[in-house]
Amino acid sequence: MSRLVVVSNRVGPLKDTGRAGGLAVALVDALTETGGLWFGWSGDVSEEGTFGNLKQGGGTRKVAMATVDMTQADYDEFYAGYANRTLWPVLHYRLDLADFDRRFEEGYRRVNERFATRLRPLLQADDIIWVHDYHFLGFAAELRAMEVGNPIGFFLHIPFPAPEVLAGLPNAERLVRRMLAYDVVGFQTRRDAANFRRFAVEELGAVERDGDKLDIAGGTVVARAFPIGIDAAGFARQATTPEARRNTARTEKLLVGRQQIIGVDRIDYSKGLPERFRAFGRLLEDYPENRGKVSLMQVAPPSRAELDAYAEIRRELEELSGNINGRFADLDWTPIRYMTRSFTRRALAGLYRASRVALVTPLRDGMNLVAKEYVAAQRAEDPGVVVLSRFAGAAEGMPEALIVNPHSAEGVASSLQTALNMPLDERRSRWQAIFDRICQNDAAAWATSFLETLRGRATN
Ligand code: ADQ
Repeated sequence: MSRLVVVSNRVGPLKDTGRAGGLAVALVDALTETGGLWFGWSGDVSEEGTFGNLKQGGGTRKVAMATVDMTQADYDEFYAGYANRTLWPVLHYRLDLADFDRRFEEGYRRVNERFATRLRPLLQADDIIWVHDYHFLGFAAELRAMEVGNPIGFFLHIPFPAPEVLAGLPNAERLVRRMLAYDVVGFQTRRDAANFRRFAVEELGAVERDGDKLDIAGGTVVARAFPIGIDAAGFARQATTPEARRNTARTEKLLVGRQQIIGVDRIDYSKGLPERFRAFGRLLEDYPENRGKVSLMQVAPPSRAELDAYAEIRRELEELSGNINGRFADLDWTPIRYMTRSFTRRALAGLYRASRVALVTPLRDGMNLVAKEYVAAQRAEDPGVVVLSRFAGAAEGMPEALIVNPHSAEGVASSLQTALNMPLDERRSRWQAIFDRICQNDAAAWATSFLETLRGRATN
């Protein structure tokens, strides 16, 4: 079987460090199967002109790693600029938060081209190439311009918005046209894939065929959903490790008969955190029997702190939790426990297990792995309930969760009340259905399904 080359902004880790997510694990498995190369950014910013520094090594016998540095301008314009200030908000339906700056756009194109130039000499004739996420939408177009004929696939981890929203991005047509240089373009949900195909048909004149193909300029692109999974069995095992048990026990000891709702998210405006805090406040307001009895543990490590929109949301969360706690707290009970530290996967699994409800209410999310991790970590005999935003990709494959509109504090509070009072047999039957599905559609199945489709294109 041909060698696999993975391209992503961040590379590794290759070993299970206790912190690696399911994605890294799934990719390492796929890379190890055929032998592979993992290529991307080193994470380092170095002097102008040293961008071309190719660092090889750090890999294993079967998996090589190669990375390049960025210059400060690359970092500012490509990474902090176009990727995180332009594409991230637009793809999460937040045109109002997007910065449109010609320098960002040029930096994005430049970095895609330079990364492709660095990868080019490392490629072998029968490699298949799998590119990840919104940093590299134009990567295949650059490789094709260098006459690379290998199969190249792409997977978008975040949403692809409705064409009416994407049209607000200057030069969106050009960007999507460049995405059509891939052989396979994968999305988290059927809705994202349909949005992409509709944009290609309406704005670029592509012709849709067989439900998941686009014909354009003499070529064919497969554009469909490959919903990402987690290593469900592995995560379930982590929930029973000594470290997880210690965290479960410590939390349960503090709860003494009370119930805990848990939220785990990077601080990001897409995650709907202020709306979540307000909905929890509403629960205490509308259903006063929960006062003194139910708390919300929100684990929220900061991310992209240098961006104003992120600093703003941090301030808002501190204020909201302060207000709600000030209003409702009692001598022996704090309503919201808001923590910005990071946990190991095992510790997190233990916290999930100690929580009766997972509150997963993003305003937009590609998939949301937390919803799946929470389910994997539960005790089969006494599992908790997921309250899940209809705007998380995960909702498409989890109808047994309590699906909510995150904008409605009243609606979320009412679903929380249902979740907190759900009888054991109903909790078990809902949980079992979700658990079976996430075990079947796990991270390994996701990678296999994508790569089979890409290999299939290669032999067509
Ligand atoms: P993210 O936006 O990062 O991912 P998510 O899918 O929830 O969102 O994954 C976050 C991961 O970080 C989870 O595995 C979670 O356990 C972990 N994590 C969060 N807080 C943590 C903490 N304090 N300590 C330790 N671990 C923590 C993007 C997209 C998603 C998509 C994924 C994968 O935005 O929609 O599901 O990629 O494709």
